[in-house]
Amino acid sequence: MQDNKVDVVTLGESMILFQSYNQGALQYEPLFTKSLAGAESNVAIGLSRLGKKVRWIGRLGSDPFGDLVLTTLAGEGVDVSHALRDPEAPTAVYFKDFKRYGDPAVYYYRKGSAASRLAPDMIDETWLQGAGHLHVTGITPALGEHTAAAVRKLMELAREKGLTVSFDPNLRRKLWSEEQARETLLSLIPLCDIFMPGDEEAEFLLGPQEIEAYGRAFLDMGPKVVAMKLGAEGSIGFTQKTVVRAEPFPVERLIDTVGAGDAFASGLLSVLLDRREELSTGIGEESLHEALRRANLLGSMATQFKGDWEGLPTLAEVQTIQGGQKQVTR
Ligand code: KDG
Repeated sequence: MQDNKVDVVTLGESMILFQSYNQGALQYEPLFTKSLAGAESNVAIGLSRLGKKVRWIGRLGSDPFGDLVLTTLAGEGVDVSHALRDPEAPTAVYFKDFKRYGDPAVYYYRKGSAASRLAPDMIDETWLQGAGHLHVTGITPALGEHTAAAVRKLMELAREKGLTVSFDPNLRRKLWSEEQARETLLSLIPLCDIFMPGDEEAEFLLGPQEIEAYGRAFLDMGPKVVAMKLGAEGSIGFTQKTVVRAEPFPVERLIDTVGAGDAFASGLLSVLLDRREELSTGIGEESLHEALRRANLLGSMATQFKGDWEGLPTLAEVQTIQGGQKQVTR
């Protein structure tokens, strides 16, 4: 095996996340904890913990927060050697405001960030060197016209080079208009092999339809696998040959839903990338079910911890949980 072989490359904006320590109202909370966030780096960490070699690409400010992004990712075993630094723009930050009900609200401070200045002429072929798969989300294209063009260019380059590509629309309404979001996200779907929308994102993209109609419509756009998150109902997967439903895993203590979709993506990809040959011939029902079950498990685990990715399991933990064994803890 070559040294520079990586299973997955991902590109996106990573930020420093401040969350209120007591989960109180944001404006009066005196204490904050600081951590890393960013959909693509959440997936990178999830996959790395599951034993995959992952390379994260992004632009960071030449500031201490940029350093923290790199040291956290490197500490999680993610290759950050291709990350870019911008001496003229900052690393972005964002705040989570926990609610007594529903999802936390998020407040971004990311306009003009180093990552938002990503442009197509910065895309470098060496980012994909030794890699089998590219994972991107709809967040980077939402940062601006140049970032959208850069993501498109990288997806096209990956396909040209024979990598498989996954795409999570990760709709973030605070970042762009509905029209722009719908048009751009729909235009990127044909460039991926694995598409992972949530049911609400599917409705946003295609209008109200039956769940199975969404699956067929997305498959007709080009992806070989559509894996749809159904929240508390688990998930459903579609290929040209099969439709598979997977039961959810119970959530015993719901703490923080942000990052659950990224956890789902990590779980799904970790199984599908172990079955690469099936990706070209057609993922079988059993493999798809296993991928969805692991995705559901990771999604449920992510919601039971504060933070986007801190609760994600290692491969050994997944095997223990799915094998129904008791963990030896002391
Ligand atoms: O999916 C989790 C992300 O939403 C979070 O980490 C922050 O990347 C982020 C974003 O843009 O919302």
